[in-house]
Amino acid sequence: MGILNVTPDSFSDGGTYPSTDRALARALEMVEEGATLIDIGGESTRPGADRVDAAEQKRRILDVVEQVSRTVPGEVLVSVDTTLSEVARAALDAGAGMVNDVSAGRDDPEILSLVAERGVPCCLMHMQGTPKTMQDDPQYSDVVEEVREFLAERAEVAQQAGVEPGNIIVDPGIGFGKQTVHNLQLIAQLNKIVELGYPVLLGTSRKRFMGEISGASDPGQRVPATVVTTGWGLCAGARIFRVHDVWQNRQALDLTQALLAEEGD
Ligand code: HH2
Repeated sequence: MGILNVTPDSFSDGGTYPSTDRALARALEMVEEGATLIDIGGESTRPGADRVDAAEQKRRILDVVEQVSRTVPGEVLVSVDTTLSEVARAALDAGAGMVNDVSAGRDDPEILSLVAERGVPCCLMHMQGTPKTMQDDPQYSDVVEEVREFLAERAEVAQQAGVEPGNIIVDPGIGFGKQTVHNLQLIAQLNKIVELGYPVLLGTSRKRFMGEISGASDPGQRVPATVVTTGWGLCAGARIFRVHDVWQNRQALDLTQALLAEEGD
């Protein structure tokens, strides 16, 4: 899953695509590099970020969603990264085929009935708190167990709203209300999230905890750390990797897959 943030302020690629043409070119480049999903978002969820209302999110993304959906090959799915049903509905109408909701339906419960009605896949992500304050000393007694329980419960709520179990994707929400140790435990024990039985999406790309471990303060220098988590995640059973650097992560996946095929008993 290639990331396309059409925001002025995303932590790594904010302001990179000021025009629909530039955003479309990047989407096509990511497809060329091996992405089969393009995740388009108009609201940054970096720590401390302010909310962006539905009208502004739509203004930022709809042209891009429409152009990208119309231009990419049929097997590529456009996903809309939003927590608001109004934005998700407009994006699905413009050609998107998946919803990525970092609030897992808590921000705007109608998004779940929308996903049910349209029969599209939906990613439900764990977050403690809200982006504005989530990194103010987040605490857990057992982060893996708490995230696992949360995702099981939200998947249940989604099904009650009519979402087919086969359309549910879960995501531990790396960096969302978590200290470095929590992110590490979630990645290291990702198999416990995989055990829930839903496809798992892993979003580690260039995130801050990698800077804390490696000393790489510039997000663009965290690509080697990102590909390690991608290989590790595939071994643990994760199926979707949300990344800025597509060919590098594709290569990591191809190699890890080749190794897994030769693993033996
Ligand atoms: N991370 C970000 C945004 N959306 N969605 C899912 N499902 N999982 C994630 O880990 C995830 C996500 C944050 O990264 P990014 O989009 O690069 O930055 P920003 O929120 O600043 O736009």
